[in-house]
Amino acid sequence: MPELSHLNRSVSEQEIWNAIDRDGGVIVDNFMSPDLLARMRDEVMPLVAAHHSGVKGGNEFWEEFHGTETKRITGLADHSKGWIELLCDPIYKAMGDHYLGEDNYYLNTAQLICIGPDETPQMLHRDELNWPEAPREKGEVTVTAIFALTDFTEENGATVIAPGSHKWPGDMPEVKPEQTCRAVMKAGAALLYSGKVIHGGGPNSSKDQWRVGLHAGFVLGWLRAEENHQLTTSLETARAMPEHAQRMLGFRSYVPPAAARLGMVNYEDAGILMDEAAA
Ligand SMILES: O=C(O)CCC(=O)C(=O)O
Repeated sequence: MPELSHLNRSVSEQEIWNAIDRDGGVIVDNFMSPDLLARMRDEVMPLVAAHHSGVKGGNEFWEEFHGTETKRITGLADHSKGWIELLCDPIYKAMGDHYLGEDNYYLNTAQLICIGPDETPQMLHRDELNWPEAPREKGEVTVTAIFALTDFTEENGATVIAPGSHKWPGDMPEVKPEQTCRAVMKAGAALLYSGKVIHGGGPNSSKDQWRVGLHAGFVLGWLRAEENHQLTTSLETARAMPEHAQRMLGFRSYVPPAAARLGMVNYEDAGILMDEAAA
């Protein structure tokens, strides 16, 4: 049975990248401090309790991808200071810088994925296929972290992942069950993974446990993100954030390596809206 490595966050960044490059993903134990985990849980668990399972809208593919017994909650920046702190975590930022290029990316989505009792396995997928036209053969288009806000177990829906599948040819090769494992991890750990690795939410066979993960990834800055952060984050909240978090949420313009700015305001860097407030 293939496995993912567990590393502690005290290891060097290079050891983390080596594991991701080898297996397509790695679990970093104790990624979040107990204090940050407790604060984030206090901030987001009331949102989880109040939210509905499943997606509205009647699109069959989307209903299945989302999961009928799964709650998904976005727009966290206005609700969780802990999340903004985590967004600025140096190792998390280093993962974006390493795989996508320094300041060459922004936040794709920061989504609580809460898998409830009786949920069936999610369809396996590669995150990068959200952007099928992107130059995937040149490297990473997206990299993601799933932060465990509760323990992830085989019973309650730990992510299913196929180690090594980031190197398999074809858009979506067939995956045999024996080629997969589960990202079992303690609350506070993080699964860090390549946009090329095949994975999906796991089935929840428990009677009463909710598996709560924060699925938060980065995408190249010139691609459209899954989540529309600027519609759910108030200017007031954005202005109070560190500059890196503002950039990640699109409140600062993206400056491509060899071209003009994208995401401007009055043909200026969107950061004028942040900096004017500070002046
Ligand atoms: O929740 C999980 O474990 C994975 C979910 C996922 O990969 C997705 O919805 O894109």
